[in-house]
Parts: sequence; C-alpha cells; structure tokens
Amino acid sequence: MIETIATTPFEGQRPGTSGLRKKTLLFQQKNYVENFVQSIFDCLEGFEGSTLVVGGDGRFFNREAIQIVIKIALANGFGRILVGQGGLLSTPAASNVIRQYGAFGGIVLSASHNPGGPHGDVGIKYNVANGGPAPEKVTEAVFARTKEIKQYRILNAPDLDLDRLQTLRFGAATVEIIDPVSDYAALMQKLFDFDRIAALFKSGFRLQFDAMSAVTGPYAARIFEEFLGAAPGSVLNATPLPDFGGHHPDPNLVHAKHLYDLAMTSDGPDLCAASDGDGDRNLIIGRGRFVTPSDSLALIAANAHLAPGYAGGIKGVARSMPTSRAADKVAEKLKIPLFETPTGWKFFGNLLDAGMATICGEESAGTGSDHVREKDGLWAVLMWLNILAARGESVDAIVTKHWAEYGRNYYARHDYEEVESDGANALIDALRAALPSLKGKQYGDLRIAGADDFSYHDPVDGSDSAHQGLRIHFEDGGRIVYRLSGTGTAGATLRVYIERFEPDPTRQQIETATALADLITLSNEIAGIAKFTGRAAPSVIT
Ligand code: VG1
Ligand code: CO
Repeated sequence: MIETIATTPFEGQRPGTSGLRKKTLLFQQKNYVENFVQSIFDCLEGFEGSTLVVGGDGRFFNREAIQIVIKIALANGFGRILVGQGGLLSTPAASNVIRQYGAFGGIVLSASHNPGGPHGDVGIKYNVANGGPAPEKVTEAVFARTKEIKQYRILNAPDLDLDRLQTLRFGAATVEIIDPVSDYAALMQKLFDFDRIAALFKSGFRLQFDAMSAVTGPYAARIFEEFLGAAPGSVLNATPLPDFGGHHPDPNLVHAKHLYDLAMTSDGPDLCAASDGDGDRNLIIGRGRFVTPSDSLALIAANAHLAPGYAGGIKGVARSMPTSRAADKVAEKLKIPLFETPTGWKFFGNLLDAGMATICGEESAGTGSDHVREKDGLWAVLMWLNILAARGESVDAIVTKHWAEYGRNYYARHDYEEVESDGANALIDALRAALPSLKGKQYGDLRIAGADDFSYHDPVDGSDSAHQGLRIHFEDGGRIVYRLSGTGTAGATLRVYIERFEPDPTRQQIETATALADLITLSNEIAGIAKFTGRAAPSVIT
C-alpha cells in the first residue's frame, strides 16, 4: 500500500562536491532520508515505469537507508529497481549498472573515504542516465526542493531481503537483487589484457591490495585472485564491514601507511594498492616508489594504448583544476586536448559523453575513463597491472623515465581539516580581494606571474561554474591553489595545493617537501593561514 506522509524540511540538505554527506546521527533522524530522496524524485520527470539502480558502500546505516530508497522509489512509480546484493555496489560498479541496463538513474549510498559508524558519516547521491553524478543544475534543484517539501510517498511494506539473489514483485514493478560484481568484472575483462596480467602473476609478480574492509573486497578478490591468479592473500581486508573494521577507508599515505612501509622494503611486493570506502579512489605504490595521483593520471594517459580497451589511442585528457599539470605535457605530446575542470567527477561527464575526453583524473586519488562515469579505483589498479605487464619494467623505472621525458611536477596537498568556518571563509574572501594586487610581487626568487579565481565554462552544455578555487601562478611555472572542501561534515577544510615543475632529470629525485619548501612557506604567508585558522601546520599532507 502506498502512503503519503506529511513532513517538514530539514536545513542544509545541499549536495556538495559528491552528493549529500552528513554525520550519521543527522541521517538517522526520522524523515531525513525520506525527504531527500523524495526531493530528488520531485525534480525528475518521465521516470514512470523505468529502471532505478540502488546500492552503497556497505557502511553503517547503508541497509536501513536502502530500504527507504526502494520503498519511496516504488511508491513514486519506478518500474524496475536493481539493487546490489547485500545493498552493496561500488560507486563505479553502480555507474556501470546504470549504463548497462539503460536505467533512468541511480541512488548511491556512500560517504566515500569518510569514516563510518554511529559517529562517522553517511552520504547519498543521485546519478543520472549516463551513470555519472547529477550535474549542478539537478543538485541545486534538489536542494531547492528540500527547502519546500511537505510530503513524501512511500510503500508500506516489510523490509525486503537484500541478501538473496532474486526478483521480488510489487504489483507491476520488480525489485531485482543482483550480483554486484559480475557485470563490473566482465567490463574489466573487455578493457584489459587479462591473459597478459595472469602471465605476469604466474611469473612471480606480487601484488598487495588493501580493500580496507570496504566495498572493493568482493570485487578485488574475484578479479585479482580468482580471475588473474594473484597469490591467495594478495587482497587484504576483503570483507566489507559496516564500521570498516574501525579504520578510515582513505587510501592515502596516512591511512594506508602500512602499504607504503611495505612497498619501501627491498623485498616488498612489486605493487601495493588500495581503494576507498566506495571503491572509486586508488592508491598506487610500486616497490620503492609512491606514484602521486597526478603523476598516475599522466602516466596512464601516456601508456593507455597498451591496454586493449584503449589500443586505438585516447581522444583527450581531463583533469580537475588543482590536479598537477603533469597530464598537460602528455596531452601536448599526443596532440590531444586537455580539459581543466572544477573539482568533482560530475564535471567530466559531459566531456566523456561528447567523446572529447577518454581519460580523467583528480589529485585526490581519482582516475578513470569513459568506461563508466565515475572514477574507478580497481580500474586504475588494473590499468597499472596491464602497463607493467606490457612494459616488463618496474613502477619505479616507468615513473623515472616518464619524468626524464616530460619533466617532473613536484606536488603536495596540505589540508587544514575541521577549522572554524568563519575563519576559513574570511581567509578565502581576503585572498580573493587581494588577487588583483598579487601580480608582479616578488618573494625571494619567486615572482607571481598572475592570480585568479577559477571559473569553468562547460564546452558541451555552455554552463558556467564560478569560484572554483583561487590560483596563484609563479613565473617559474610553480603554482599554489586554495579552495574549501565540499565534502566535509564538520567545520571547514581548507585545501592548499602546491606544485612546482622540474625539467632537469638530475633534480627530479628530491624529497617532495624539500623541493616545495619555498612555496610551502609562501602558501602560509600569502593567505595568512595561521592568522585566519589558528593552525601552524596542516592536519594531513598528501
Ligand atoms: C574531495 C576531492 C575531490 C573528489 C571528492 C569526492 O572533494 O577533493 O577531488 O572528487 O572529494 O571524492 P572536496 O570538495 O572535499 O575537496 V569521493 O571518493 O569522496 O566520492
Ligand atoms: Co570515494
């Protein structure tokens, strides 16, 4: 039976960089999920009888939220709902299912790499028919709707069994519980040379992949160990847990330091890798060599043709603005366009749909291609495995050669997490006001060539997105970028992205912190970070 329930709006249901992300306790309030999901459906047209994909990263409250989503979707007239078994679908797998089954869209329950549990975070986002995150036009309409909502429609029914593969019927509508891994694994088999990668493993190549007790476990176990024959135990923490085993499923050098330490030992694995809570991020560390996400994007762009799915070459490369410009050099050499977009995967969708870009990436451990419309952690690991198998060289050798050919972009991101929102906003306002006066300023050897507030004009749909980050360019090619995070759930997070280009191969093996020391000091001086935030040092450096 369908019920119409009266409700009142919640404050602050504005989707950020990647959907609505809030503290679990907020999400658990009565009607919180209901309001947001009904607001999404209220902003869509023409979905009567069509297909909706639903899945999530398996974190605490995932199952409860999915029950609500399914019941509201049925009450609103969707005809077919595809749900990952156990409520699981990695973000890239959800994107694939939407595309493969011609769904109207999908709802992904994920707070990505944020911690889970009663005191952690929960997230929810809507993806459109191309499989990608809804564009700003849609998310802003949803936000407007959340401020006016008065009622939602929901099916009054007992909870569905999400654990058995089956088709459930509700009148003319069906809910199908599907294997979350098989379609995705089949897609990977089409893109990469599995025989060659299997031969690499057979020859003794060692992989250590950490699924961080999050959603990629079942995918990684099936693909790496079952299909490709990686040694048993190559996949760590392969069972998704609601609290991620008490860990922080963020595949960076802080939360996956154990992998870094392992890779730096002389007899360590050939490749250490990890993914995040929802499976869209990746960490790549070869023996003795961490690959920054920005470098990984450039290296993948330069070597993608070695994988069967990209053998015909790539059409273009897109990177988010704060991502280092290492990929620009590759695009230049390949004579293909390079697009610079605002932070967040939703800005790549149009370029991929239009066939203008094939490979995309962000400095925040996100890499992907036109095979889906999300970034894809396991795809990145498979791409690296394919490149390593085809070239027969180590990660370190490939990276070092790449730098010698294209130059090295030393790169670091400094995050000042959970600072006072007022101070962070004041810093950005003051810096924005100072931008016009910065040009020509000299600091020691460094001279500012120009400074601006990044805005993006989408070449496909003509939309404009302003205030996407403050950029300071130096004459020697260095750059500092400032922006506030759009995914945090407490206070504000200031991100400072620091980059310097080094063409000389004899100076490409310096410690990053040393190579960037001058710019790091300047990043504080120019923006008054200590003054506005009260912080003498960043909380995380990646
Ligand atoms: C961060 C990253 C951004 C990424 C986003 C979602 O956003 O910087 O590059 O697209 O997270 O990633 P922000 O606004 O906090 O800087 V995920 O893996 O959370 O879906
Ligand atoms: Co993620």
